[in-house]
Amino acid sequence: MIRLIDLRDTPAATSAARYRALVPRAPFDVEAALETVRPVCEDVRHRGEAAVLEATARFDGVERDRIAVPRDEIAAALESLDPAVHHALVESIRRLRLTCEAELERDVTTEPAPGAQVERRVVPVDRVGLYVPGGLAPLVSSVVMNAVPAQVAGVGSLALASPPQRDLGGAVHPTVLAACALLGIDEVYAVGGAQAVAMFAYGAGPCDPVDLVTGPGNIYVVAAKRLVKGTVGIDAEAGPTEIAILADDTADPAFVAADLISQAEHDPLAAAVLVTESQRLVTAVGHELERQVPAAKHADRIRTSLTSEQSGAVLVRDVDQGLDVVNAYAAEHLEIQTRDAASVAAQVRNAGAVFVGGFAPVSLGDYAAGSNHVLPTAGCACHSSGLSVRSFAKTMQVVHYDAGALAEIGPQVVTLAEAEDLPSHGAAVAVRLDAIAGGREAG
Ligand code: HSO
Ligand code: ZN
Repeated sequence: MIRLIDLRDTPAATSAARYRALVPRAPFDVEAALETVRPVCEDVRHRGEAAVLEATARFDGVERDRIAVPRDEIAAALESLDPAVHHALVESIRRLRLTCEAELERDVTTEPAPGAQVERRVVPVDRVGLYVPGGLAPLVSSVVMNAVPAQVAGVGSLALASPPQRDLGGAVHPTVLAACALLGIDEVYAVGGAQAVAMFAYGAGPCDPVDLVTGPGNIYVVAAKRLVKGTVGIDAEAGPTEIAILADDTADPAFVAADLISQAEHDPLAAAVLVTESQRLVTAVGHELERQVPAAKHADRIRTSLTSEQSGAVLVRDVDQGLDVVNAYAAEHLEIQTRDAASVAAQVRNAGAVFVGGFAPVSLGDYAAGSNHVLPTAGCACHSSGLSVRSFAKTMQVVHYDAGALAEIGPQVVTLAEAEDLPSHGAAVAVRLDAIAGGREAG
């Protein structure tokens, strides 16, 4: 079902760029989508809530008279939540909270010289807009993955937007609302797509502008995030989901196939890539796909994803070449299903998240591992990280120098300012050096 990409004969010194060309991704043309979303965002910027409601009618086919979801509707959703889902969400939140708390960055103070301190202060972002997609699936787990690190980081004001569902009379999916209630989020907007991102960036009706927009979304959401970046911060431009699996002949073909299918289930554009030295595994996984795909509920989009150019079985000479391929590809999710998986995983440099061994499937991380599932796609794992408490905080340096400390370093500042032909910079120090020499202590 998936195509074979045989890289066994490629030279040992093959570059990362060459490997990326040999294992391509699906086309995801954000630039083209910019043209579509620009007028929508501009309209929201100028006309606020009325423009959001019009875009909602046009793109979601839903007529609403206001964008805010009433608080009693959020509370009621939790009341009627399936107890098993409630229980699972509570545990998912608990595990993620534990890792977020452990990863919180602390303030650090350094003393470069006596009387001189440079403090690095960690400050949470004031107000965040969380986007939760609703399209092909109501991603209730994304509520958890966005909100928990924001809350643990100390963000004071959290708003959430999710598309109104046409078949639910224009309401936000009740499981998404229930998760909001569970997390104490009471500012929710029934808004999706580019108009949601614009609402967060510029403000609209009851929604005040935010400082940072996070969360995954379709190509229009991504394009709108690119457009408003600078006005607000954004987490990342998330593209279609990806899974790469580095496996050898110790891997269970049924597990490997199930995991490839699990991420293909998201999107016809999702990428599922098996990288292995074992021809036998490729054949066995092929048989498993033939068996498992037809039985899947979303077999159509799974088959499209698996048979498209962005998916494939990559044959390599050995695990070392496999590591070169996966490090070049920089998958959103990378599973290691090899002998001695932990030491192979230790050599991974580029991946959104790594899942080690036969019993840590990506689906576990999607819901309840304690890790975050908002991860860099499209090779961005070479330079970026997944969502975490760090995404919701900034660091700010605070500089303290007393007169003695300035007197010690001051002449060197003057020297450097003159070297840059910026003597007034030097003068701002020199005026103090004179005062210190004259016996005056600075305040
Ligand atoms: N695998 C998706 C996240 C997700 N899966 C949500 C299920 N629900 C992107 O990391
Ligand atoms: Zn998933």
